[in-house]
Amino acid sequence: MEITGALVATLSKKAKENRQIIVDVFKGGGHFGGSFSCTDILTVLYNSVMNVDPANPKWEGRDYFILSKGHANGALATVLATRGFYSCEQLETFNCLDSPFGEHPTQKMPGVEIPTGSLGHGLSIGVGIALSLKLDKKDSKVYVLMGDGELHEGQVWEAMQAAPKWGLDNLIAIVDRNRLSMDGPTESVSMPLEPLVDKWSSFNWAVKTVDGHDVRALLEVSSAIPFRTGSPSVIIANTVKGKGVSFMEGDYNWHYGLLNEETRRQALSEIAEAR
Ligand SMILES: Cc1ncc(C[n+]2csc(CCOP(=O)(O)OP(=O)(O)O)c2C)c(N)n1
Repeated sequence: MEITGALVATLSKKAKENRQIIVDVFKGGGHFGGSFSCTDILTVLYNSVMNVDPANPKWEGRDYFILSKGHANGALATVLATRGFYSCEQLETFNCLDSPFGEHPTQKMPGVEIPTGSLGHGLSIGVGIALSLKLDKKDSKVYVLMGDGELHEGQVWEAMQAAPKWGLDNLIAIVDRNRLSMDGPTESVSMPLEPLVDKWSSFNWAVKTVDGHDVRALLEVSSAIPFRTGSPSVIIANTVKGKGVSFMEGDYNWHYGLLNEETRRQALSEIAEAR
């Protein structure tokens, strides 16, 4: 893939549109903070990095994606809609009874491999899929997006130990490193995560850090996958919780929230004006 200025501009515009749609998707309330922190990552993955077929989500040759931080499903549901898995109009039922689209993903939503929401399971599931792909001699890759607060779950560290043992260089973990969990900074609400790069490295993962809102940087880091032959890759994506809306940015109180007419208008205008 050639990383051109035109591609970067197209993806940046798409990410902005996705944020605008997310505001509407969350009209009854939603996980704004963690959805906006990963919108650029999801937009780049689904539009330029992963091999997917929106018309045939279960296509055998697809790359697999697991939203381990399942509470960001408003972002995933939106990115899949604008990628063509279904229409944006269908998202109007988001969070309604019997809708395929909820605050957390289920397999009723086209493109979803596995339901998530209980944090800590995605990487282990990713290890299993990646291992089975290796055994079947298939080239597909497995991407797992995790929250940094999610790393407080012990199960994640078991998966971190397992993946290098099997040489799973078809597995890519992405940590949305917005430094906030649900109720405060990751470094103080539970066990501190730093030095995070050293920890992943010492578990024999190949690590790269990136600005998770820099589309060009995200494309560049993705084009280097696998970072080391025979090792799983992890991208520590430095992000801002609530990215794009000033009153949400860096405020864990916007982990989940509800906009009124005035704040909704402000959010949409700030997103529209962002570069
Ligand atoms: C096992 C489990 N424990 C607790 C929760 C409640 N919970 C939902 S989101 C969240 C914080 C997650 O923080 P992080 O992973 O950093 O997500 P982000 O900031 O990217 O939204 C918590 C504790 C949960 N969903 N699952």
